[in-house]
Formats: sequence, C-alpha cells, structure tokens
Amino acid sequence: MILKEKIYEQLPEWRERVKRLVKEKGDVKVGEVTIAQVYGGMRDVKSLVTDISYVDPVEGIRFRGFTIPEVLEKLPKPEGDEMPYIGGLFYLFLVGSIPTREQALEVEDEWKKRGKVPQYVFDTIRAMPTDAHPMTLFTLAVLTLQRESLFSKQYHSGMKKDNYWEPMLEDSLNLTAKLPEIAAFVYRLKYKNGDIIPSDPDKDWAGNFAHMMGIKDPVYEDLSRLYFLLHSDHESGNVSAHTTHLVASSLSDIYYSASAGLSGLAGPLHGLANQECLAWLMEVRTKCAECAYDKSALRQFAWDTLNNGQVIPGYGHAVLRKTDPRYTAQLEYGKKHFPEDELFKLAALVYEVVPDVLREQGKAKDPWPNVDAISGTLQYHFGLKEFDFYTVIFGVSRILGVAANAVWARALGQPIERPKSLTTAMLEEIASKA
Ligand code: NMX
Ligand code: MLT
Repeated sequence: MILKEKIYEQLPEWRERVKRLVKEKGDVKVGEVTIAQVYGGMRDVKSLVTDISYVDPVEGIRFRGFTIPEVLEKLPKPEGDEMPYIGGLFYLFLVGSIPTREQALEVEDEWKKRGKVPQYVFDTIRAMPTDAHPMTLFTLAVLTLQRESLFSKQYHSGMKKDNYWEPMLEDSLNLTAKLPEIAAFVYRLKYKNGDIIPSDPDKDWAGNFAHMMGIKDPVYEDLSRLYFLLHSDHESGNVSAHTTHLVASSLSDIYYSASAGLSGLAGPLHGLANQECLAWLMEVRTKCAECAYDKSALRQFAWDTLNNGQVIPGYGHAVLRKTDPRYTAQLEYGKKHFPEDELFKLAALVYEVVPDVLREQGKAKDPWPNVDAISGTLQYHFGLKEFDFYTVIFGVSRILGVAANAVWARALGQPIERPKSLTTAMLEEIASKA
C-alpha cells in the first residue's frame, strides 16, 4: 500500500533526526512558562510537536509547508472540478509531499475498499433517542467501531514498539474510509425520515458524501472537498487535536482517541461555533431586518450580544491575529458561486462590522473571523439548513488531521503525555520569590 511504503521509506531518517536532536540538544530551552499561562489555558506554551501543519498567528495555517491557496492549487483534482481530491490531502499529511494524480487516487481507492460500515454501527445510532445531538450520534458511531481496531488486537497479542504505527495506519484508513457514510446516515436518519441514500462507488470520498447527503448539485460536491480540506488540521494544540493526541498517547487506538477528540470538537468555543454562528446570523435576521443593509444597526446588534455576556461566534482565535485564511477561502468561494445569497451577504457584512466592535470592546485578542464564521452560510445555501449538523461535517474532516498525526506519533514513539500540575500555594510561593 502506497502510504505504508512512503512512510516506511522515511522512517529511519526521521527517527534518527529526532533521536539526535533530543540526545544532543535536549537541554536547550524552547521557552518559559508564566503563572498567567498556567492559569490561562496554557496559551502559547510550546510543548507539542507536529510536522503535519503549523499555524502562524498572522499568516494562518500551512499544511506540510504549503499555504491554503497553494494546497488548493497544487493537489490533484477530479476532471473538471475546482477542488482537490481529499485522498490527495491525506497523502500530503501522511507522506509530506504533494501526490501525483495516481497517488491521490490510490488513497481514494484504499478508502473505497475499506468503506463498508458494519450494520451494528447503524443499529447503535438508530437505538439512540431521536433528540440526541448529531455530534453525539457521530461520536458514538466512531467509538462503536473500536471493536474493529487492529492496533488493539495486535498490541494485546504482542507487537514491537517500532511497528505500532502500521496497525495505527490501517485503523486510520479503515476509520476515515467510513466517515462520509456514517455522517450522511446520521443526517438522513435525523432530518430526512431515515430515507438513506446508498454510497456510490464511482464517486470520490468527498463527492460520495455530497451524494449520500442527497444534495444533487456538482457545486456542492466541490464545496464538500473545500470544506473537508479546510477543517482537517490546525496544528496540535487545538482541543480536538490535542485531546486525540493525549488519549492516543496512552496507546489507546484511533477509535477511542478520535471519539474523545470529537467530544472536544462538540464544545461551543471550538467546533460547535459553526452551528452557533449560523444561529446568531438567524437571530440577526429575525430580530433586526434592517441589519441586512444598515451597518449601524448591525453594529448595535453585535454590541447587544456582547453586553448580554455572550461571545460573537466565529470571531476570535487563541493563536491567529488576522483573518483566518480558511475564512477567506470560503468567502471567495461564496463570492464566486452565489454572491447574491442573502445569508451569505449578511455574513460578509458582519465581517465589515464585527472586528471594529470587538476592537472597541478591547477584550478579544483577535477580533477577526475564524473558519466557523462563514462555513454554515455556505452549507445553508445548498439547503443544509439543520445547523445542529454542521459540527459533524467539521468532525469528518478533523479526523483526517488527527489520524495522520496519530500515525506519526506512533511512528516516532512519542510517549504518554503527563504534564505536571502545581497547587495555588506553590505558585504563590514561586511568585513571592520572583
Ligand atoms: N466575542 C466576544 N468576546 C470574545 C470573543 C468573541 N468572539 N473572542 C474572545 N472574546 C473574549 C473572551 O471571552 C475573553 O473574555 P474574558 O476575559 O471575559 O474571559 C477575552 O475576549 C480574551 O479572550 P482571548 O484571549 O482573545 O481568546 P481565547 O484565546 O481565550 O479564546 C476563542 C479563543 C476562539 C475561544 C474565543 O475567541 C471565542 O470564544 N470565540 C468565539 C467562539 C468561536 O468562534 N470559536 C471557534 C474557534 C475556532 N474553532 O473552530 O475552534
Ligand atoms: C481549529 O481549527 O482547531 C480551530 O481554529 C481552533 C484552534 O486552532 O485553536
């Protein structure tokens, strides 16, 4: 299998590189930690390593060194389509270089071979209460699949540490292959009276998702590719990535780890912000008709939200200090394909108003939009109006990034995570001596 071969080729050099760095320069300081950081969610504490992506506060994300526009331009695309194969993106994450069209298609083929979802997953989802949140159903489905884990089986029957990454890769491919069908099943069961659309083996991974969702528009297939690409990875410190890594560091398999990551993604300050954002735009529309064209009314509405003690969803970021390039890519997509869509126009107007409001309020360190500020608007345009579902699409995408990271963490033998905690009295004592 291509991914296995390509990782295998690089492994001796990577292992040697990391070993040498730690042995020869292990005492070199990377930074210092202040009391404010200890109490402040470890913001900017440099204590994780990944070579798959990096977020620069001003420039935003790079995947394996490539910016979003570069990745969109360089990755191979289906004939006649604007957006790349997600199989090519997964190759880029795991292998580190831009694949040829054939290599991207090899990953897509691996997914096709591994895509069949066991019946017990569907039965488990069906057994849940009808008002369960789609993220609960999706996360549960991923956890339910844990009995399939090859890593877990091989670990218990005895396996050398150097080989851990191989069943982790198998598990990651097996899991990611099934995600579009599971997500679409959750959607159709919950919102379309259980009228399930079977998978189409002739479609690529993302195109098949669009097909199984029942949204018959080639532009939506392309939007799905764009969406899955943009949400996949955002270095290692975000809640979903860090949680997955933390759980996997105890040698839990990818099913346990990724479902834990998804539980983190389901929080309103993280991935659920996309649903919150759409809900906020809807509130603007119902409570303030003139906000659609009158910036001062919109400005007042934003202030009312803040004065109510609420955050403006989709704005602000823990690392970024400029407009998220993932936001820009989606804004440009909307401008190209449906500039006259009312909700899209409102989201674009919010961008002209909210950063100034947040700056005036002076609390948020980053007043600019993040990836969630507009993603729901694009889904809404194509008729996906059940915004409770939006974080599931984020989750399908995010598992690509966390799974690729989990394979490399195993390959490089990253240890169990265990930072140290202190008591307040200890911190006070440290402070008194400073
Ligand atoms: N609206 C109102 N207040 C905000 C916002 C916002 N969009 N962003 C930050 N603040 C506040 C924040 O609540 C905090 O207030 P307080 O001191 O009263 O606790 C203050 O500004 C300082 O926060 P920051 O240091 O700027 O932000 P932090 O790194 O702690 O948090 C987010 C980052 C993303 C959690 C925060 O900006 C936020 O809550 N944004 C809205 C929710 C959102 O869009 N989340 C999605 C992030 C992307 N994703 O997909 O995960
Ligand atoms: C993400 O994509 O995970 C979010 O932008 C949050 C983050 O990076 O902290």
